[in-house]
Amino acid sequence: MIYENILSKTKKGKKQIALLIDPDKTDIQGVERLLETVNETPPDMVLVGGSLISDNTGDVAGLLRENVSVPVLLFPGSSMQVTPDADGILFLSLLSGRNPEFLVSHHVSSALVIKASGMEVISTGYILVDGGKVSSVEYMSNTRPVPSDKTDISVATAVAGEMMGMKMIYLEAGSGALMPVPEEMISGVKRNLSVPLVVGGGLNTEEKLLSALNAGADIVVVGNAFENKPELLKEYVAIVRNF
Ligand code: 1GP
Repeated sequence: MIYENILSKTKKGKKQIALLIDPDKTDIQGVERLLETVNETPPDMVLVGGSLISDNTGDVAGLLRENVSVPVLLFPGSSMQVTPDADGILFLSLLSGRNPEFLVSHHVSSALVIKASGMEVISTGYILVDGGKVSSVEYMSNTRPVPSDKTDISVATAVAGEMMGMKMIYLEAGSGALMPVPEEMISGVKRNLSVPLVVGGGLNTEEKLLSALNAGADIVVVGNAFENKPELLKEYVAIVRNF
C-alpha cells in the first residue's frame, strides 16, 4: 500500500521527496533520458501531471511504471489526464478555490475509470498559495490562491480538508513559483495536521528545499529544478535522506 508506506515514514519522521514529471514539458524521449538518474538515486515516488491537457500522460506514466522501482502516482490537472497506467493517483480537491469543477466535478467524471483501473487512490486536499506570479493552476482552475501572508486561512483550509477525510494536504506555490510556500505557513499547517503534509512549487535550490523540510514538510515535490538539471536529483535526494 503506497499510502501506508507514506504514513509510516511520516510517523517515523522520515522525510520524503517526489520527482514531478510534467508530460507537457517532458516527452517520452525526455523520460528515457531520466530513467538512469532516477534508478541510480530513487526518490520516494514519481508524480506525473501538469496543468494543461497532455495526450501523452498515459505513455509517460506507463514508461516510468515499467522502468522505475518506486510508485508512480498521477497528479492530474483535470479528469482528462486520468489514465490507468499508474500505481496510484493523488485524487486532488482544490480546497483553496471556490470552483466546483475542481472541488468535485472532475472527480465524478473520472471516478469509475479510476475504480476500474484498480489503482490506489489517495484523497488529497490541494491548497494553492500565492507564489509571486500567476501560476498555471490559478489560471487554468480560475481560482484565487491563498495570499502568502494568510497562514490562518491555509491552516483552516487544511484542517477542514482533514476533517473531510482527506489523507494528505498539499501546499502548492505553483510550478516555477518565484517564492515557495512560506516557512511560517508550512509550520502553522503542520502543527495543526495529523495527516502527511506535501509541499511543492519553486523548490529550486538546496536552501529552499531545506527550509521547507525544516518548517515541517513531510514530502517535498520538485519539478522544474530537475527538468533543467536532472543531476540535481542526486543532491536533493541526499539532503532528504540525511535530514
Ligand atoms: C509541485 O508544482 C510543483 O508542487 C512543482 O513545482 O516545478 O517549481 O518544482 P516546480
